[in-house]
Amino acid sequence: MLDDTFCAMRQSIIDGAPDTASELAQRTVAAGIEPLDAINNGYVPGMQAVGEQFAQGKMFLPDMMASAEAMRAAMAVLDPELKKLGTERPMAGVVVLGTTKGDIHEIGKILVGTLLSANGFRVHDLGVDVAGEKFAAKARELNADIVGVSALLTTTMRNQRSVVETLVKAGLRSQVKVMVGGAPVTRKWAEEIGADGYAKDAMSAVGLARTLMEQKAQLVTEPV
Ligand code: HCB
Repeated sequence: MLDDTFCAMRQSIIDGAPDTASELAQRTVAAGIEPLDAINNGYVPGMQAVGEQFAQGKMFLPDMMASAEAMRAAMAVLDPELKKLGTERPMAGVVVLGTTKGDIHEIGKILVGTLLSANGFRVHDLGVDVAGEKFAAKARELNADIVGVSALLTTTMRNQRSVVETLVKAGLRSQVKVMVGGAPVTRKWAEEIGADGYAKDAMSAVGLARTLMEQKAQLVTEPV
């Protein structure tokens, strides 16, 4: 039964059908199904299928845009449900989030932001196509603990490196942890560019953010 619902969710993304995606999400909420289960088992697999079909030339840009629209419609329903959890928790840390320069993919980053908020982090989302300087300026303004940088294209991954470099130049690197993610990003890449961590999905990003906060706290309390 649940499998059928997840299948229908996946299909609503492939079909680029926002109304169906939204209706299924509303039914999920009404039935008391965990929003994160719906996202991970229904909608995200839909997005993955779309990416595969696009790569094989079976889907085109307008189809991918329609799928993104359907994903947004589902998230509009599930987002508030996920965020509700965060209001009851103590503040876990301040995160500045954005998709790197030249890149307009935002769905994964928004999901990361939602789950961080749901877990008590105060999140400032800079949006998409964000230059390193903007990350640094906002991190300074908010005295951020973590900067999270998303990249979905192999061509824009290198801009994650420039964010790290810009934070170094701005003299902020010692106080701000950097976590990176996005479909083409790997742990190895994160290490190569001097980021503090890589998360493969939004739930891992929450775990990583907690670990990074612990590391920061240790730095503060370590005897000299
Ligand atoms: Co886009 N696109 N796209 N796209 N797109 C990809 C990314 C391809 C892989 C599709 C393919 O070819 N198989 C491909 C990239 C190939 C490559 O670089 N190797 C691609 C391409 C080529 C392009 C264009 C160049 C197409 C064109 O114009 N010819 C163009 C680029 C535009 C640009 O950015 N300058 C383009 C455009 C689009 C849109 C606009 C149609 C649309 C985005 C809409 C939007 O976001 N508002 C789009 C979409 C939807 C996709 C796919 C299908 C889905 C992406 C997505 O939302 N995934 C994607 C295929 C794929 O990724 N498999 C395809 C679902 C989310 C939940 O996963 O990986 O983004 P996620 O995020 C995860 C995870 O990575 C991690 O947590 C998230 C949540 O679990 N995470 C972080 C992400 N960021 C993190 C940051 C952290 O700090 C920590 C963890």
